[in-house]
Amino acid sequence: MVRTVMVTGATSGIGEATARAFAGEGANLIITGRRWDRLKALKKELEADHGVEVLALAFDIRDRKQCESAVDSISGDLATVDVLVNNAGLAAGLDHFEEGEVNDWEMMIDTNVKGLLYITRRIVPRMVAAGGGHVVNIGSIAGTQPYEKGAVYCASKHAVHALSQGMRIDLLGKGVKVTEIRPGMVETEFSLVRFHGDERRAGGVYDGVTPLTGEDVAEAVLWAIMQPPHVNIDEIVLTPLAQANAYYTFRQKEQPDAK
Ligand code: NDP
Ligand code: 8X3
Repeated sequence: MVRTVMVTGATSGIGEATARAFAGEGANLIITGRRWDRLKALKKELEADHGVEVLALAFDIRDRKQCESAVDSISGDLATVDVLVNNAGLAAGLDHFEEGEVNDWEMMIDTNVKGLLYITRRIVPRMVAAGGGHVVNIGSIAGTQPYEKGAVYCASKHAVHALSQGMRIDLLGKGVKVTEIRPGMVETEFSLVRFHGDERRAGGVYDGVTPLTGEDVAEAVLWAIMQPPHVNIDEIVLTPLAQANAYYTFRQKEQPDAK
């Protein structure tokens, strides 16, 4: 039975939807992100609606010391984390390599790769000591399909893909499951963040497409977790019907007015 779930990046999008989905199943939660106001509001809502215990931890996942002291502060009934959903992440910028912003590159690598490592390194020993647990890494179709202008984001998600496979090997025989979820286009704050707050550019990403929602991805996470003890779901790749892969997307054109 899943008692405690830690979701990184629960202040919006996939992470927020995943926290809600697990609360709906009666799991206690540890939710993280930098935006304290959002964490506080989500904690209040989930505790009131589902009667679960929610610990909100506001910190920057790029900072190793903050990650370590946040995890070390988890005690009592929540200390044994049954499920860790490594979701916090972002894309910053969309540029040809020779024009890429080094600050953007550092932000993506520090968040998507190093942040995931800092948290997982601190949580997994607790799972091993408890004789079991489940790590779910939110990767991306970009983790196997590098696309134009996305070299560093794609590299960071390739790292998540490699880490998921490596963790699965090293955790063999220790009762800890590892699942990688690789979504295609999901409408969240992702594009707004990628385009540094440019709403017009962000909205254009989803023109003529019905994208996935955070809830769609949360459903996949939940399904992977709900399998019997002897079953490990290694990977789930999910895309909108309109997206074949990172390179081919079918966009409905606006119909001209008949009148
Ligand atoms: P959102 O921007 O909606 O959510 C990102 C979450 O990550 C927020 O909760 C944010 O919290 C957190 N986060 C980002 N940077 C940091 C940081 N430095 N410290 C702590 N938390 C941080 O995007 P999504 O929900 O779409 O993204 C979630 C994951 O899904 C990411 O790993 C992304 O790469 C992946 N993904 C997204 C896809 C998409 O099309 N949207 C497709 C495939 C994968 P806060 O800002 O409060 O710190
Ligand atoms: C985020 C989605 O389309 O940039 O991983 O690969 S995409």
